[in-house]
Amino acid sequence: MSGTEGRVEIIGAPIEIGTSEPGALMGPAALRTAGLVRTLTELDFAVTDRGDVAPEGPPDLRGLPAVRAWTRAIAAAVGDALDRGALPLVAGGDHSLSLGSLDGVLRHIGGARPVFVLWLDAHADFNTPETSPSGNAHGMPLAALCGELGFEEMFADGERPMLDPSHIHLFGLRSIDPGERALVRARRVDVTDMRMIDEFGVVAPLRRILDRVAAAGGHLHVSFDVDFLDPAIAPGVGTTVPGGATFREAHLIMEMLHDSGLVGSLDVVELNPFLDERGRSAKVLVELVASLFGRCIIDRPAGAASIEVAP
Ligand code: Z70
Ligand code: MN
Ligand code: MN
Repeated sequence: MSGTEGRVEIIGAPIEIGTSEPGALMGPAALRTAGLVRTLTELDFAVTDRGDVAPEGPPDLRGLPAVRAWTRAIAAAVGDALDRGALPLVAGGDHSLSLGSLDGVLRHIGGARPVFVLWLDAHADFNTPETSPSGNAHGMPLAALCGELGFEEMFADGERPMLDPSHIHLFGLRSIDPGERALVRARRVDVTDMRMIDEFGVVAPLRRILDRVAAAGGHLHVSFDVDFLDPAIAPGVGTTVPGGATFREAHLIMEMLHDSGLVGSLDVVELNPFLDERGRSAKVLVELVASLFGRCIIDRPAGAASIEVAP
């Protein structure tokens, strides 16, 4: 992990106003039940569970004003964790929570280091209120963070560094809306879609991204949407899309991220325990988080990148 001295803060974000499918607000509880804190503790991290974030304002707040209240509260919690030198792990909650986590990261890192985003997701989440066919905020966080029109009221007051769209790496993409597709191209967002993963596997495309972040001395924010995974291994999500990442691809990605030492903040989003099967998806997510935080099958000799064949 990146400069966090083995400290992790878990921030629950039980938000579901960004989606039309109820149930994501139970996500943080399910991740805790599946052993998120215990698993990280067993990997020798000093883990603090900060509990669930609560937005300010009336409980019946809806729409963009409600998303804004959540964004402020999550950004503050993430900023506090980074201030304390810990890695913030935001457990969701629908994907609109990344407005808050990345806003917090961008404010904290400021102009000091470039912020890169690895968006593991079936979707691009780059809609604006104008391009979105559904109007759901969980399909819009990246466009909002990049300063696209329609989100002027979203963020806390004051100057905030915008997210650079060319620093976004969409990975696992297999569903995109027409207006969103045009915007992703126009803004030069980097895409590794499912076809590329089928052709080249996950290693070469991810290596390319990690090399870029390392060369720039960047902060890497990883945003993990459950629907990145194939629904066969993770059915507990509102928007399943067939043809997702396999169990083994996902673990390998997590292991490479760990070995890179570049990850400075993490979201785990869109888990919907109401749609899950006996906690399967929550358990898979906790196992994947374990791989990201260094769990491995057996230690490898330092620098071992290839198999040595005895003569
Ligand atoms: C669609 C929309 C979406 C996540 C579904 C779906 C967006 N593009 N995002 N699940 N995480 O409604 O904008
Ligand atoms: Mn998403
Ligand atoms: Mn998605």
